[in-house]
Amino acid sequence: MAKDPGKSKEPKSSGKRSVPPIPSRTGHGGELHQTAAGNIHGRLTTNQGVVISDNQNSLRLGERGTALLEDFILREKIAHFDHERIPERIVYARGSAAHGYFQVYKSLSAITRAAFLQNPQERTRVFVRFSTLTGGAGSIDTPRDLRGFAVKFYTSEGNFDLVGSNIPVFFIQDAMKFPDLAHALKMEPDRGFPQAASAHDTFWDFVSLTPESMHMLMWVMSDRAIPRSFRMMEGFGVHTFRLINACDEAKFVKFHWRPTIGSTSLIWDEAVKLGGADPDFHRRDLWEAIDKEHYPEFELGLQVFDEAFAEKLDFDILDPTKLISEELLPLQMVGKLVLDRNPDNFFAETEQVAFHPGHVVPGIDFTNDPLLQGRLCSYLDAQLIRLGGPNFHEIPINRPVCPWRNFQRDGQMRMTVAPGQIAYEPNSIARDTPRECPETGFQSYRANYPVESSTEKRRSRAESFADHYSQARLFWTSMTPPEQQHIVSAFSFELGKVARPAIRQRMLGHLMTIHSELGRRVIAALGVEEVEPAKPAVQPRNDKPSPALSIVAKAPKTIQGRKIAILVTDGSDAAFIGKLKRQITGAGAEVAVLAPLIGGIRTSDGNRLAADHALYAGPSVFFDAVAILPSSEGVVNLAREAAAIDWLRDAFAHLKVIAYHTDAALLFEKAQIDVAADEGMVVLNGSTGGVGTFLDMAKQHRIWAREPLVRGATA
Ligand code: HDE
Repeated sequence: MAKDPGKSKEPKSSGKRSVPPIPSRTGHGGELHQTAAGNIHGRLTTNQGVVISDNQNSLRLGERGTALLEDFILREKIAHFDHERIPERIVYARGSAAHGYFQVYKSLSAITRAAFLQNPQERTRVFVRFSTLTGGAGSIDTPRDLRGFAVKFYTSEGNFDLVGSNIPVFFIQDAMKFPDLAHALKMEPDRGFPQAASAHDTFWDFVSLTPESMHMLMWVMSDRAIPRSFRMMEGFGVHTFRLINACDEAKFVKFHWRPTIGSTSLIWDEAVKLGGADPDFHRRDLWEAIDKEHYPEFELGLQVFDEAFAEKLDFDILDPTKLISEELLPLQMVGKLVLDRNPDNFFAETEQVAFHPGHVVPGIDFTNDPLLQGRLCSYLDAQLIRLGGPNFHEIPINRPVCPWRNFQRDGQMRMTVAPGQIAYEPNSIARDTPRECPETGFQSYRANYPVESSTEKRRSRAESFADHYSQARLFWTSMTPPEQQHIVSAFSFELGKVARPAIRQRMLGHLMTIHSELGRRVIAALGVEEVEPAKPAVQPRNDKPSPALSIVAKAPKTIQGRKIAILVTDGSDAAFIGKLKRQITGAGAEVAVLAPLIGGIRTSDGNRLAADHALYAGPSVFFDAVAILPSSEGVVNLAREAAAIDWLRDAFAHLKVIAYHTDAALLFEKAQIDVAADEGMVVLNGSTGGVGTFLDMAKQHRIWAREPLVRGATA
């Protein structure tokens, strides 16, 4: 008889129960509450708990005969598989998540009564999901797009969801326009492409007809929309929220997240190449960092202000297309978020997590921002369709950690067993049923802002929402020259993909109004006709630049959390490689050894050195800085390899700091790169340079002075 492939041995039973039954209030059925007990017993069972004797072969008539309908094991297994997918999120479908905790630095009782913001000794569990807005769940990690930054705080008073983004403003002012925005941005409905890209007619048609998008467009055409890592991007709550303290005093608040290792972005060409070389670049980066215990950290910053401050601003704090610059109102850093655990199961946690801006706790409340108000009605509905019914709060990742009890009953996939005769309130029959709590329960903040003089129903937009260009201009004037250049390149790329000239020209009119220099530079990069500036309802102001908007201007000099590659060949100097590796990791960065083949190399001392990547599978776009240490023999083969030449050329073109051993000279010659091109080229074995200089230079991340030599406006 043929041996059955993969037939596993039955595990020995310890004879003990691994999972104690959870006591049931009804006195029976406690075992209904067990989860994944089959895994713990070690025996494969059906979903009904029947132990499976053969998981390789279906039941059939005779050895080569027909399959039998009575094979309930096969049918259950395949039916479950057929139902494995749930509808993906219509927006923010592609996501990656992690568990962690949040802790305040000191009590915030003066401004909020939210329990999780009172005690600096207490850690509140969180689950954070990062995402892209546009692409489907199977799209790539590095398109030009905003990133979702959604945090679920499991507080002692219920779950609080801060469902934000890595950009502090949004495309539209009113929820009414959201489905149109999403339809215009996502793949075009007749052809089903482009996937995860805004560079197409319908998007630019919509936004060019929607001047309120101008400020957001500046952000999505900037490097903010191609972050280097989820660990290295800022986050924002976008809308103005309210904080309310125990004396029922309210303040307005804008929420910010700041990565402790600083924020930095990709170069567009890197983002494009990463899309092919590693579509999971951000997902993998987050997973690996946590796996290696380099826990991503973000500080929570608040901009807290009152109505008098709001009244003095040149814009409306209820308008989600506006930000309050940090120069005007600095952030107070109030606590830290640490991501220290990867999910156990992508579907159960990352996919099934259900965020909702309406999940707030006492001490946090909404404002009348019309986009926020629309979001409040949208997210619950989205979970009902996505997760299949009203009991999604019972899915482990969505469950509050505090007790919850009410008279909502039944529905698809109800998990809890609610005992007793009473399912209503008020009742006089059962004393221990839950009651409302006027003293401690959630109270919506009593006062409206602004106080409305009229209660007339209307569909209109306030005058205070009418200035669409001032903050777009502020963003442009606050950028450093390389960031401005990247914005010009991004507009040229995107508008260059627009097939209908009229849409392109209309958009260029807006750019001229935002700032004539921006408009002219994009027009020049596209080689098209000059256009008239768009006519704004409100003439844009010339605000003082805000350096806090630039990630280059405020980039910390650090290599914390970055990745550095060392390219080696057979015969490379063992002692030197060892020293370099130690110093890189000692400085808080990660190191990866790249060899011509994944089998590794034999170093100068005759020992084998394992490779983390083969050269052809580890393009330099994976790394933040590179060191090239071939032997004088090894470099000969390297210089014949297109993969090696591209590796070096890309590192150079992506403005990376490049350290080299003089034995690598031939490779530089073949790649036509001057070893002494700029200060970012560091010789490791010369009288100047050395490892210290390399690591010091690498803290700058990019050598911006090199950029004009390697890239024009459109590249
Ligand atoms: Fe969302 N948004 N959104 N949104 N949003 C969803 O909820 C929606 C908006 C944001 O990781 C959906 O469960 C409307 C702004 C993030 O699971 C959906 C409007 C911002 C996530 C939805 C907005 C966001 C979502 C899709 C305008 C930045 C992913 C499936 C009124 C602050 C959360 C789902 C996660 C998800 C609707 C505007 C952020 C359809 C109607 C502005 C980060 O309900």
